[in-house]
Amino acid sequence: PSNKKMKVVFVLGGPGSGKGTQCAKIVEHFGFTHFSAGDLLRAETKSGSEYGTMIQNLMKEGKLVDSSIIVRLIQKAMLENENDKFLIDGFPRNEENRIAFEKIVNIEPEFLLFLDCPETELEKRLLSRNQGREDDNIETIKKRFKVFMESTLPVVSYYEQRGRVRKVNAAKAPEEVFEDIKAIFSSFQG
Ligand code: UP5
Ligand code: MG
Repeated sequence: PSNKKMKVVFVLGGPGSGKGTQCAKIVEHFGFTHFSAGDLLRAETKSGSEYGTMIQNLMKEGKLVDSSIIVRLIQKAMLENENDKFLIDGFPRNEENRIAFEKIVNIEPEFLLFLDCPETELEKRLLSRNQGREDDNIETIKKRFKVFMESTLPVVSYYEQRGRVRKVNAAKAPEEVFEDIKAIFSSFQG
């Protein structure tokens, strides 16, 4: 397919850093289509997919689902959509994810939006979210944060070395965080 003209922005940050919250605002202001990798996986567990139980068990433990599964879900979502601008939230989570996306989807991200937020604030947000997510308990939150530090930060470093990271302080109020994000997307769109 016509992969070459699609534009992709990766959105990364610790668990509870506001990826979903900020992506909703970016969609509204800048016309992107938003895919949350976590949401795609949660939908897959509810669809009766053969991998559903395995995915659910991994997520309950804050562990990462195999690249082949998540990359396929993202690719399918992109191809089924008519838009050519995509925010991919919560992906790539490790170097293996990044390389698999590069190989299979074969699109370089325009940039990586990095939501920077300290662990104490992340914990506070997730423990008061109350949306019934099976991974929003203190034990799993700690595991999710550890995976973020050990596996996801190397992906941020990879793009940082290529001058492709746009970092914002995500510890502020949502509207203030979005002011910084707006400046980044405005200059990207020209
Ligand atoms: N909130 C948001 N912004 C705020 C602000 N500025 N000030 C105060 N409160 C703020 O926000 C979280 C909560 O904080 C909300 O209540 C919000 O109102 C409030 P949200 O926008 O939901 O943050 P987000 O970063 O999206 O948090 P989320 O919990 O979704 O992040 P995770 O990265 O933990 O979850 P995700 O869904 O991406 O992944 C879940 C699991 O899926 C992973 O642990 C893993 O097991 C699996 N997974 C993979 O295996 N592979 C993948 O590629 C992706 C996921
Ligand atoms: Mg989210």
